[in-house]
Formats: sequence, structure tokens, C-alpha cells
Amino acid sequence: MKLTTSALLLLILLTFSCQPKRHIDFAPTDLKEAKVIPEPLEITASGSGFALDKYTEISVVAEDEAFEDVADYLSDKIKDRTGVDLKVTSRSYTQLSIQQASGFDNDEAYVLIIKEDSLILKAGTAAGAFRGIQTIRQLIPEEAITTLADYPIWVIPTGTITDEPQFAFRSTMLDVARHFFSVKDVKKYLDILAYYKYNTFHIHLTDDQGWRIEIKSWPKLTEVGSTTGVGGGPGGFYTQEDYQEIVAYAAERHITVIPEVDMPGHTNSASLAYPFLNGNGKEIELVTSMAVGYSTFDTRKDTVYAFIDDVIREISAITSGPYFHIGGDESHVTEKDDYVYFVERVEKIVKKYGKTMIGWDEVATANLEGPAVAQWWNDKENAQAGIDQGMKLILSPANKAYLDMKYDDNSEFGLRWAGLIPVDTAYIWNPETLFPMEHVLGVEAPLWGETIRTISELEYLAFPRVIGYAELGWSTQENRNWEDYKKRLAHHRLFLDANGVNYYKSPVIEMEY
Ligand code: TNX
Repeated sequence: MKLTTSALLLLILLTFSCQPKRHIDFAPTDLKEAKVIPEPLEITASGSGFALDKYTEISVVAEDEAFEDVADYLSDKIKDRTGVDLKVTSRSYTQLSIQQASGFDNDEAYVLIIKEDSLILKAGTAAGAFRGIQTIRQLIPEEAITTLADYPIWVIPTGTITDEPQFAFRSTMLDVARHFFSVKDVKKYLDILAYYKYNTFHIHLTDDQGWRIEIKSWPKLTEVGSTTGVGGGPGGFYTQEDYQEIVAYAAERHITVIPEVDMPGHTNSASLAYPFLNGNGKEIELVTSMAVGYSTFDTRKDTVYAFIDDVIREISAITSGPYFHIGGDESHVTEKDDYVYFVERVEKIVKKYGKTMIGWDEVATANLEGPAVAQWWNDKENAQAGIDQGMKLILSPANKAYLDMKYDDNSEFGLRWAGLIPVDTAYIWNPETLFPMEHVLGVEAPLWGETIRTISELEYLAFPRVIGYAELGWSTQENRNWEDYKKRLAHHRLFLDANGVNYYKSPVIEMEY
């Protein structure tokens, strides 16, 4: 027979009252002390505990069938953490229940009501429920308490969490063009991003050194353009089926994929495959260096736009999200007039295929029809020009948000052109105060790939900084505090270790290695 929670808690207290103190840490009962990242909007604690055990059943009370997938995902992840296989049952209102409810203004909002004998998650949408189960996962301790009867329980502190994101767009970018990363690598990264409530994943698919996405009507792009990368490594590309697998995997985690085809600069690999695209007046050669700013499409040739039309059409057809990123950065050898003409013409193609255009901040120098989005990375005047013509902004200031900058002088990987970005610098800035909030879509941390070749090197640059950007996007300024964050982050080492994620052993975090 199943013991009641109060009886169990009493047992635990009796069992551990004469044990060393560390055992008590395994039964935290103050929800306000929970090490959740991103920090939730509101927490009230009621000082007791809910015991999860192998008999706990997960029920779903929802009209939207997508809630069932959320319950299955939670059950899988609880199994990963605890080893217990919780049943997802059709019986309504079990102890752990995920319920669809009305009254939420924000699609990603949720409420978690934890009492001694029940844990109820309420959300208006499956996306909200999905964010909510990440909080549940984080509340489950890494280690169980074993009762006198050899019966493991995982104690979750009681109280209420009312939560929603401050930005609707919380993203990170991965450059798979400089060095290619496999579908498996990308999936592993997405799993971890989901845990921190990211909802967008921008994938930089093309650059001078490599073209990484199959375009069926222009096969040489990958046949010729994907064979190598920075430093002359093996290269690679996604077939359209591979890419769809990534989009679907992300969608299961309520993450939207934004594909980027960077142009008119950063296009050497495309021109290598189809030399008519080239507009820089020179013979095209394979380039594996880290150089930027030397390539351009011929922006005055109609066939170039016929090509771009095919590329955008094919990729848009297999992208479920609303955006298409056209790059537009560092087109240093494109004449200013040609650049503007190009961006204005490509915006129309993006619209034709039902997507909203995003570009790096330089695209705001063109006169856009909109709605369109500028990604501020470098030039504040460009960002302001974007605002002035009604564009929304994505904030990716290179000196704060670039995951490819070195942490410090000891960093094994990374660049330093925008400065060193230690873990505290990455966290301590306020995206709310840079531009009027109504113009800001959200925050994105880009990871450029020049110096990283393997998933472990990718993780070294991303972790732990990418966790901090998740909090900058989700949590309000009042709820963010470096001293408090740093303690929560140190605890997350256990999660990263358990999931085989490499991370930089930052001297500013007491990670207890
Ligand atoms: C600038 S940021 C670039 C990329 C490089 C990156 C390296 C931006 C829009 N363009 O092409 O990879 O610096 O940090």
C-alpha cells in the first residue's frame, strides 16, 4: 500500500535526524530555494514536500491532444533522471496531473501547484505545459531518499509557481557552415536547450566555407560546396530529410527552427558550385580560411534571383516556423546601392513563400516593406534605422551575447574580436534597457563555428553561458541577480554531468569540480 506523503516525510525526518547533514539537503522543502533556471516569475512556498515515487501516475486533462505528448516527454525524462517509469494514464486527476486551463494571456505561461498529495500543472497551450514540465524536471532532486523500507522517493518542495517569459523569442544560433555538426549533435544540443525553455533555434546553414543544406534544383551546392570547412576538415551537409528531422525534433520540444542562407556576402561556397552567382569580379577558389567580407553575389543579374527563389522556396517548404533569415552581414565587396537593391528584392521572395524575413542589422539600411526583423549584433545605428521603419529587433550584441568569444585568456576555443566574455559578463546586462521594449522581439546568443569541430568543443563554448542567456530572455530584470544565479548555476553541473555535456570550468562559478 502506498504511504501518504506526510507519513513518508515523518519517516524521513526520523530516519535522517541522526545522519550527517548532507542527507537533509536531499529533501529540500523550501520552494523558494529551488534551483530553477530560468528563475520563474513568482514563487510562493508552503514548506512541505510532495513525494514522487514509482507509483506516481501522470494524467492529462486537456482537449488538445498535444498535451499527451508533453506528459509522455515528462515521463521519459523522469525515467532518465530517476530510473522510475511513470505511467501516463487515461485516468483523470491523478497525483501528478497536467491540465489545460483558460485564463492565460501568454502562450508559454503555466502554473504549478504543488501540495503534499498532488502536483498539478496548468497551462493554456501545450507549449505552456512543455515549459512547465521543464520546471518540474528541475525540481526533482538528482538523488532519491531511501526510506526505511528501501523505498526511494524524490521530494519536491510544495508551493505555487506562476510563470511566463518576458520575451516571446528566446533563441540561440548554431553555425554549421564553418564546421559541420551532425543531426545527432544538433539533437543533443536541442535537448539541453529545451530544458532551459529556449523556444527558437537559428541554424546558419551556409557561408563562404560550406553550403550545408541540400537544394534539389541546384545539386552542386552540396556536391561541390559542402566538401570541407574551416581548416580543410571533412565538411558535410543535411539532406532535406535530415533537415526535416531537425525541424520535427525541435517542434516536439516547442522550438521553432529559423534557417539562414547568408547572402549576398558569405557566399563563396555557392559561387564555387555555380560561378555565375559570383559578383566580386574574381575567379572563385575554394576557401577554408576564417576570412570574411570578400565574397558577393552578382546582385544585378536576374538569374541570381531565380536561383535564390528556388533556394528560399525549397527551404521554406520544409520549415514549419514563420521566419527565413537571409543573413546580409559583412557584404564588404557589394556596392551600397547593389546591397540595398538586393535586400529589397530578396525580401519580396521571402514573403512570396509565406515567411517573415530576418537579417543581420545591416539589412535595416534597405527600405523594407515589412514586417521584417533586424538582428542587432554590431551597429546600433542600423538597429535604430530598423526601429524607425517598424522592424522588430533581435538582440545579439557581440560583446555580450556571442557564444564564440573566448571566456578568458585561458579559453581553449573561441575568438576575441568582440572582447572576452566570462560567464558573469555574459549574464550581467539588461536586454530590457537597450531599446524600447515594444520594438524588441527577444534575445539570441549566436555560436559561430570557426574554432569548434566537435560537439564537445561546441559545448565548451555554449555551456554554461547559454544557460544564462535563457534566463535573460525568460526572467524579468527584478528576478535576475548574479549572486543568486551563480548558486543556481553551480547546482546545474549535476544535470550537465548526468547528460554528458561538456562545459567550461569557469573560475567565476564555484562548480565544485
Ligand atoms: C562576425 S556576426 C560574423 C560571422 C563570424 C563571426 C565570428 C556576423 C553577423 N558575422 O561571419 O563568424 O563574426 O565571431
